[in-house]
Amino acid sequence: MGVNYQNQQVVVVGAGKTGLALSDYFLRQGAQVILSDRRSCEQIDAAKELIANGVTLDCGGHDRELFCHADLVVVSPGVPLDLPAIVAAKEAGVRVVGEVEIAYREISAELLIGITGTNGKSTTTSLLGAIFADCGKQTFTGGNLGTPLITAMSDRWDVLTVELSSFQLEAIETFRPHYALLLNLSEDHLDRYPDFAAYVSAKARLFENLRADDVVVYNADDSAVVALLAEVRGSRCPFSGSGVPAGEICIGRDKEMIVWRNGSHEEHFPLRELRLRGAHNVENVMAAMLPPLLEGCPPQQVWATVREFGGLAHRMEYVRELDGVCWYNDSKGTNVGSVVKSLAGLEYPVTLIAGGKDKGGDYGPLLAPLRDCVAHLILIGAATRRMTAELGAATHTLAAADLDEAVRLARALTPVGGTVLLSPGCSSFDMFSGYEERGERFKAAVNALDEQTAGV
Ligand code: UMA
Ligand code: ADP
Repeated sequence: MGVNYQNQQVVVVGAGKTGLALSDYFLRQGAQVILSDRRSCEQIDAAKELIANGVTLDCGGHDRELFCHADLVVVSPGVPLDLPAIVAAKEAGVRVVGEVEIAYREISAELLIGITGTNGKSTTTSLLGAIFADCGKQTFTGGNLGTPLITAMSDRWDVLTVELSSFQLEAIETFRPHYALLLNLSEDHLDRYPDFAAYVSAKARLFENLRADDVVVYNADDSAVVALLAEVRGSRCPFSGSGVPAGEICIGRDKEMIVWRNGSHEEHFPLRELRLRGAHNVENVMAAMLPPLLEGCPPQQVWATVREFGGLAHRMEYVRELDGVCWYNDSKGTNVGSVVKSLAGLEYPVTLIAGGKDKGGDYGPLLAPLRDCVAHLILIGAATRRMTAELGAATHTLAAADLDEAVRLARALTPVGGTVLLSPGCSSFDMFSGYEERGERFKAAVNALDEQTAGV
């Protein structure tokens, strides 16, 4: 490895977290860096220091000529690969790759673990990282989770636990993890992909460079996952939450234990000890336990970390109880599959606040849970009209002008003993900078509500 970028002309596309980290990396490697973003130069405030250090800005669009004359184009995950300047660069013979591939070529960790799936990636990645760290390993935990992999270059690590999105996987070449985890597959990002098959193909790239001695950890209960893995190399390590002992690690028949089969010996871990709630989180737990167990971390030490893990902000995060109503922030519930899972743990009457930027998927799987446990559906954002048309018949549905109004409406409508849940089923980019801002704004609005002042 150790690629030489000295004096190479590198175009970095996208001036978000990834692009800024990439530009910094290439500068240090002695490359001539052009940072290209569709936003205007004034909007790219965070690049000031990089510019002072020699990065050139291509702003307000993507200059095709610059792309075509570069030695290398490196793309941020949020930038679609069918961008005209990228297509032109490829046609001109310029190599176009993503940040994960660039980072991979420089990595020298003992163990590289890649985690993907439609839902549960961040929870599983964080837990996996925490387990290895508690087992005394120098552990990097990042990727799509929020810290670009390229930032891992500045230190030495025993273990890299890397969350990978379909966007990141689309732009790899040789990336090859020792463990590849696939949690589940359901519709997402259909505003970027023409159909579900194209989205699944992007996810499948995680497995394309695996060798026979690499390990595939996967959800044995998910038929789309099982189908995708049919042709994949690597030894199989299934997990199963269905109570059928199909997995290397699974829920026991009594539904009270996680059971790990270690050769002829079995280890049992009591589910009641978990702080994480919900059947979906048990799947995440099982997936996260397998690599450290197989790598020889002591089972009781692994369990000690798992047991204490309280989950991440914005994922079914308890906000407060007010006048007998519990409020939860699930701002990271950005697709239909995740909202279904979050509702599965709740009972009637729920007031669900949903909506945002439509991702083009099918809202149909929400109809049954809406009928079963949602008394009021309050919609915000650009998807309001489509969601009202497709879901409005399932329960009492109304629109709010913004998140603050949605919170006021929820306060007025939800009876004692009820639950208010923000789980949008959409991305946030029509109204917020990301799911974190949406979740923080929700929590602030909820925490600002006074006791006994319900009323719209
Ligand atoms: N941009 C262009 N041209 C375009 C599109 C975007 O110039 O055609 C620019 C935007 O103006 C902006 C920049 O690209 O300045 C943003 O780049 P980005 O969207 O790749 O965002 P980053 O800040 O680099 O964050 C990315 C991931 N974002 C996306 O995949 C959309 C982050 O995942 C990730 O945490 C971060 O890299 C570090 O790896 C976020 C996400 O929403 C959380 N991921 C999706 C998900 O989880 O569902 C996949
Ligand atoms: P991701 O990083 O894949 O978006 P997160 O761990 O951030 O996943 O969880 C996001 C949301 O997805 C959660 O709020 C929850 O509603 C849902 N979720 C989490 N784990 C799972 C799972 N294993 N299966 C289905 N849905 C899940």
